[in-house]
Amino acid sequence: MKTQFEIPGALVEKLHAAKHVVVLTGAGVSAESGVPTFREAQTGLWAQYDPQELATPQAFRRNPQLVWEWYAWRRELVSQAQPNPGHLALVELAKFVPQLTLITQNVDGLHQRAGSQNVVCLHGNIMETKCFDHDHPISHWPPTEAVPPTCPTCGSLLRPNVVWFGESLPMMALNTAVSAADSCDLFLAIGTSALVHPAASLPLRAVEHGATLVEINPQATPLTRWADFTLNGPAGVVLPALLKRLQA
Ligand code: BV8
Repeated sequence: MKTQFEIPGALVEKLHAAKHVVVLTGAGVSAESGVPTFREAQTGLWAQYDPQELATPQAFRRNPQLVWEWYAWRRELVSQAQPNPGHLALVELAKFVPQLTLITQNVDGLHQRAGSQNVVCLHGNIMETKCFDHDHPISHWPPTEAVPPTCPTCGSLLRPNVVWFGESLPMMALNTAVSAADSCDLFLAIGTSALVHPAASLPLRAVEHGATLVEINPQATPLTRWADFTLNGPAGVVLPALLKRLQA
């Protein structure tokens, strides 16, 4: 993991002067909480599967039990995870700037558990469940041997309340994210490979509207060439260091 970074004074000044900061996070901000990122090799039983193949309605139709059990495994991982210093630093940042819009691609709910408010969840929440046919939100269902269980309302199969590849993002969340990207003066892209759309287009929209773009990621991504500032390090280390400089 590359960890050479220093916090440029010019960035601290930009943050002090910012009126509306947008943060877009990806799986990298949860890596230090022990939640595997979307692209690193999956472990154990799931090592043989490509998440991009499993996180689709086609995979669920083909093998609902396999997909349901993959999410059950990930739900277990997420329920054991704790917010890390990167999540907590973003809670502090919100207190520091006049307006902060936190947009996440993650489905682990860790920003909310860290204390961030009004998180814009582009891809849903793995801990929530709905039915496949009618999106009935189901928080509890009767004990059953069936895997997946079925909807108490309509009888269709239950599924996690996440956005699969090939499915549209929640309209409200996407509209909020797009208008924030179009109107912010500083955009932080943190822990995302910037490969999944339409989320990956948000930083570029911000740049097109004249915002300063900051990327926090140990690796380069397709965003790096557009970034005004690139901090090559783990979010759990870089973000607390950034907050420390801000509060100095
Ligand atoms: C849609 C929920 C209409 C499920 C997820 C335009 C161009 C190209 C393709 C498309 C396009 N428009 C639509 C598409 C198709 C598709 C897409 O984008 N495909 C890509 C992959 C080619 N998009 C869709 O289907 C979207 N729907 O647009 O609907 C439509 C439909 C079809 C066709 C056209 C239009 C729906 C996308 C949502 C998919 N659901 N999640 C689940 O989780 O099971 S996305 C999934 O990937 C996760 O949410 C994850 O967040 C996301 C993106 O990955 P990242 O978050 O970036 O994580 P990743 O692992 O990739 O990278 C981690 C990064 O962290 C790395 O850079 C690493 O270096 C860094 N890192 C590691 N450790 C740290 C760190 N950084 C900081 N600190 C650390 N410690």
